[in-house]
Amino acid sequence: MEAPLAVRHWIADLQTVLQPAHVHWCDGSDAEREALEREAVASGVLQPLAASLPGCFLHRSHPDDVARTEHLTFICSATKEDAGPTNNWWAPDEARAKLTELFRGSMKGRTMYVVPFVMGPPDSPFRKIGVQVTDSVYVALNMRIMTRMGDVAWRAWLPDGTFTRCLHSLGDLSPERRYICHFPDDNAIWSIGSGYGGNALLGKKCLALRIASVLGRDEGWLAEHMLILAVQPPEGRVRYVAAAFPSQCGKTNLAMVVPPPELAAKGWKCWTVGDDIAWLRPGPDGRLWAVNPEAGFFGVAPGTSHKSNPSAMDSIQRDTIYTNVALAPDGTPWWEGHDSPAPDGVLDWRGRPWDKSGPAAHPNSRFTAPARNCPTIAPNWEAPQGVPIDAILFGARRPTVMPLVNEARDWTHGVFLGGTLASETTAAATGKVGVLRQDPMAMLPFCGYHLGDYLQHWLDVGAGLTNPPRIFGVNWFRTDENGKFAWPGFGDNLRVLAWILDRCDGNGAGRETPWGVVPAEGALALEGTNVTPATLARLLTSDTAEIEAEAATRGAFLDTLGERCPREIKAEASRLSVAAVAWGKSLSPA
Ligand code: SAT
Ligand code: MN
Repeated sequence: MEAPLAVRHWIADLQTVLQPAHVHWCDGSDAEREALEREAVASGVLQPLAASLPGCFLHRSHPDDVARTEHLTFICSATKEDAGPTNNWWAPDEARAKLTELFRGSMKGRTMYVVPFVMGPPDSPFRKIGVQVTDSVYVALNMRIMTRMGDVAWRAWLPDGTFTRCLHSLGDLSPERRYICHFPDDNAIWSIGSGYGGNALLGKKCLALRIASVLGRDEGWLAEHMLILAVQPPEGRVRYVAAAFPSQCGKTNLAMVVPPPELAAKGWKCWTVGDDIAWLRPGPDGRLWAVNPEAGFFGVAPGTSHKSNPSAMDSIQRDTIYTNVALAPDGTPWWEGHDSPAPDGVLDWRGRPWDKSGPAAHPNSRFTAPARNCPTIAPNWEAPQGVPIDAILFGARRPTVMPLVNEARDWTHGVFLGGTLASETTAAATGKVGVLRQDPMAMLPFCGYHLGDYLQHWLDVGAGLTNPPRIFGVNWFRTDENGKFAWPGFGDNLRVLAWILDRCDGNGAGRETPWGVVPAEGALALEGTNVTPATLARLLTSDTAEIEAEAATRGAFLDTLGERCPREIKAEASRLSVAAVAWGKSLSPA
């Protein structure tokens, strides 16, 4: 099928700048996939894995190109104020001039792949179309897994002809000449110098979050860094939960949660709708409806095992691209936290015999797997209208302070809790790991406009919902006095979800705290775990001085957003510190 004229003109213009040796228009067929894989193997970009893993390949990236580079990521809106204080801003004309210099001739001697793609089910009224130009066959093959790629995009072309122009080149892969630029006013993304997931698969963070957040602001919806999970309580109807966590805080694991034996025996069931991104829209029924714009999982390999995430393990046995994992002599991938211990003779992520001086797999090593491989994929995961959300969760990595679970008083309180979320940094982005930073709605690196306006937009969307989801905070990462995780996590997180869904039904006993309502004693089922009621009580409480300090930090963060931060949200920070003092008094003996 032929591309629309606007695309053909754009590609012709690009050819003169990029000067590729060949142009390949991707059609998305199986024959094409096989040809691209052969080409990638011949050039050493991919290495086939063991025959027991059909259609699976290993890719080793440049060792300096292993994670998102937030300091090299720019929002090139008309004014700096539009990008806000949390984004790097670059004047669009200057960015274009600088990047045009780098793009000029960058594809000499290389093939330019034209990758048309749809974000969202192709028959969804909420779909968005992108066309990515890239000189990386690895990127083209990953886009084929992560999006609906190929001729399907021409068939799903939007009636008004809008599409995101996504321009990508590996350049020379030097971090000195690496830029990931977003032009929200032109619906365009220019990325050069990196082949890494979030920097190079432009449908994902760049389009489905940064550009889409701006489209959502203008069109009345939300583009969020959230998994979508379907949960069916025994004899109950299927409920849907959307949950925001920063990268590497267990989104994929929660999206694929398996009920622990005691809950499975009672009849609890769970299905996966999405593991990373949700597009949320108010429906005609006054509820919030969620679509997963992606078609695959770009999951963190380390820590993934049959114990931690059996569905993910089942999903990655075929048609999967592994990036920067270690390689066993039998041609199977390996990583820290794998089911089996490190095999003898394992090669590390750089392809050298592993000397054990560091991890064998890179801490941000990944698998790219089609969503349809997932044994727990929900039968309606591609429903054009999406699924109606009952509860929104905000979670983070907090060894102290934040309770295992807390229910926001109302939408505004929930927007405050999510909008001032703080979490410890992880290996998903370059920089120091384990540093606490404010990561509003887990969107700090992904919101394409001023965060103050973004919080206001959340309030506006909430105001339009007659039946809004309830909002909760969760924290699976509280530690005990020995620094060990005090909550078992993984499947047992469903116990917390059970209480959350009870609350959504107006049940579930709770008690008031400054963070909102937490489960009352005995309201959270612990049979089958080794968590004692005393441990649970500790997980559900916070020291008043710590809450006051947290309120101050959250308030100070909101101050950095300046005038555009909604007053109602700022008021919540003061309210929290007053509540902490009052609570402290009520707890201390008279
Ligand atoms: O940014 S990526 O999509 O590469 C991974 C992540 O941080 O979620
Ligand atoms: Mn993510």
